[in-house]
Amino acid sequence: MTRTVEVAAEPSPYELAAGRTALIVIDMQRDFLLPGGFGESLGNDVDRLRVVVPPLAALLAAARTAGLMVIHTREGHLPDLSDCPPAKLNRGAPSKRIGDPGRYGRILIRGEYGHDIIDELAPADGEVVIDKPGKGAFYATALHDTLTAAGITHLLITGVTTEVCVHTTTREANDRGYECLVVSDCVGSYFPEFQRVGLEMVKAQGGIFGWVADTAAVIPALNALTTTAA
Ligand code: C5J
Repeated sequence: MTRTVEVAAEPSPYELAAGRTALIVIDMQRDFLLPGGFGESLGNDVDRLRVVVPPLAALLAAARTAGLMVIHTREGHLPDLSDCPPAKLNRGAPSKRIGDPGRYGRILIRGEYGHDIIDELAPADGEVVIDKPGKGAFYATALHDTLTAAGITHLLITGVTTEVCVHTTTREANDRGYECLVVSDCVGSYFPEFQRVGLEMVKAQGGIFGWVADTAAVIPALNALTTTAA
C-alpha cells in the first residue's frame, strides 16, 4: 500500500503519496533570474523571482532526502532556432529576441550560460532535465512518458514564472490526470498581481487546477514521509 502524508493545503488537504510524487522545478534559469540577464533587460525586477531561491533550495533538499523524483526544466531553443515558431520569435522587444546576444550568451539558446539553471539549484546526478521549447513542460518533450514510466501520479510544482510556465505546465498536467500541488513560496512572478491571482486561480472552484500550500506545510510532510520510511 502507498504511504501517504497529508499536507495542509488549500482548498483542501493534499495527500502526498510516497513513490508516486515528483518535484518539478520549472525554468530556474540564469536568463530569467540573474541581474543583468534577459529578464532584467526587459525591464523586470529579478528580485521578485530571486525570493523563491531559498525556500526552493530547502524544498529541493527535503525532496531529495525523502527520495522523490526530481525533474528540472529549461525553456530554450536549438541554436538554429528551428524549434522556435515565428509567433514566439517575433514577439517581445525588437532588440531582445530569442537568439539575440545577451549578457550571458545568446538569449534562451540551449548550451549558452544563461540558458542553464542557477548554481544554487543545480540538478544533482541522476535528476532529469527536460529541455522544452514551449511554456508548458509537456509540449514537445518526453515529460509525460518519463513520469508514467516512473509511476508518478502527483506533482509538486515550483519555479518561474507563476502565470506563464508554471501555470501552463500545471494546466497541461491536469489534462493528463496528475494531482498537482503548487508550492506558493517556490513560484515567482515579475508581477505581484499575477503572482496573487495565479495562485488563486489554481485553487479556485474547489481546486480547479489543484492545490496550493507553502513550504511551511510541504517540508514537514516530506520530512514525515522520510521518517515513516525509516
Ligand atoms: C517566460 C517562463 N516567462 N519560464 N517563461 O517567458 O515562465
